[in-house]
Amino acid sequence: MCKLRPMGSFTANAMLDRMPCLPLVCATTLFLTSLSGCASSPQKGEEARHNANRVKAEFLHAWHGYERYAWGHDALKPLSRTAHDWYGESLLMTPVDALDTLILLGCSDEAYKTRELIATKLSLDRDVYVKNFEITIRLLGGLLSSYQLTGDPRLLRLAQDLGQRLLPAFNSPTGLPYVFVNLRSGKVRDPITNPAETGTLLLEFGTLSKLTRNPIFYQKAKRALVETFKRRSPLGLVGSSINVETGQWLDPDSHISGGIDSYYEYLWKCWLLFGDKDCLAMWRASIPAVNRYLADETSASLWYGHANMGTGARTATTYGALDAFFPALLALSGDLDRAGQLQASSFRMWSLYDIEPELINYRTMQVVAKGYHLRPEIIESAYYLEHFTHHPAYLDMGDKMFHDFVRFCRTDAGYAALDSVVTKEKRDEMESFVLAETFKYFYLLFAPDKTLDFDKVVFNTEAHPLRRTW
Ligand code: DMJ
Repeated sequence: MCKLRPMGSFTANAMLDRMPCLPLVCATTLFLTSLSGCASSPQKGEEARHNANRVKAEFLHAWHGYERYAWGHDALKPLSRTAHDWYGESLLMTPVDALDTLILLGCSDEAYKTRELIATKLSLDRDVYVKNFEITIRLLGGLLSSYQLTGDPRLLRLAQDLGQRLLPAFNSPTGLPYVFVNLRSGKVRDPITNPAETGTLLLEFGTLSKLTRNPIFYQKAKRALVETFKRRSPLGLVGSSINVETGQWLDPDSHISGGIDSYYEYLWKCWLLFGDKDCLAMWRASIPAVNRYLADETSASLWYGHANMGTGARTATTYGALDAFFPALLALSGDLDRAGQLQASSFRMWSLYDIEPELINYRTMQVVAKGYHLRPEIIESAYYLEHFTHHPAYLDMGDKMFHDFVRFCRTDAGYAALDSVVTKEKRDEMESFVLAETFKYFYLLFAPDKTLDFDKVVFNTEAHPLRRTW
């Protein structure tokens, strides 16, 4: 059982009654289990049901803002009520990223309309250089997950087309992928990358291989993961920046934050989804070093900071919104004790300004980067911890975070990031992961456990549930 540390003014409620049914109307599905009169969840009660409905209503508010002001574009700018396309022309980033959330939340009309938009309008034959990592986790992951949820073969065909167009990214001397690849010509550029970008590809490329029975995708992404791992230091740590042509590290700073984070996530999750023993071995060879050199206990709190990959010496005592994914990964891999402690720290960080700063110094508890990008990681971790411990503290944590999220970030057209958690000044940004991840994890945290069979899916790093259907 996880030990929860005191969480300031946060008070946990008593365990609530059995969960009444929450109506869900879902499309054809392979792993939603609550289609006809959902089963009750003994851990979640009336308040959680109420919160799940609130989350769904707010998700739809944001979605309808996108529909009204940015339909067919990559993203909504929620203050100016205009559209934004990442590469000057749309790759339907928000629709593809959000489709499985629409399905999971039972928004069947919106899901149908979105699926038709994607199936009839998404063209990947574009003369644009795209970021291999972002397109893989958002578009490829989204297409594969929605294909598994709907069985619509058009989505798998798009995923296959996209996978083929991304493959040239791996044509470096080391097998580590270039940062950018041109979707039409296959030309590549930008050899300086990081472990998150080289090692967060196998869940999506591997699933594509399994579903199309073409091993090439698995092989390329697995090699990139292994080549990253092979370059770990004798201590077992990886750095922040690497050249894919030489295989040399350019920055020895090691951490679990953005740029490395999901590399660790995929070591464990690729073992879970594919039963790949090499991934398990790489996880086992890595995680002790992370817990030894990056974990930092300060005045009864657990944090994870930065260290030099070669010496293990502490280089920074910063932790932030992106690091907050780690309790979920610790919980998923069985370390509920550390997971609970670290989640309590993340929640302390959130509670400093009643919304989450991008980065703090956990020694001084001063904000280092004051933006809030509507990130999902801390909510993802609350969801995983609630799932594994059934501790009502995580529902209460989610209740407070959702309340703050709505209070400070809601706009007439959707949800807006904050320029500053101190002043709460908004910025004109609503990334596609807000609909793919943030709302999805809020919803799953409160919804009946059987809304989605947690044990049958592995979420990619963009919250797209993938299932071993092969
Ligand atoms: C998402 O695109 C993914 O979760 C990624 O792994 C990290 N950054 C964002 C969300 O914060």
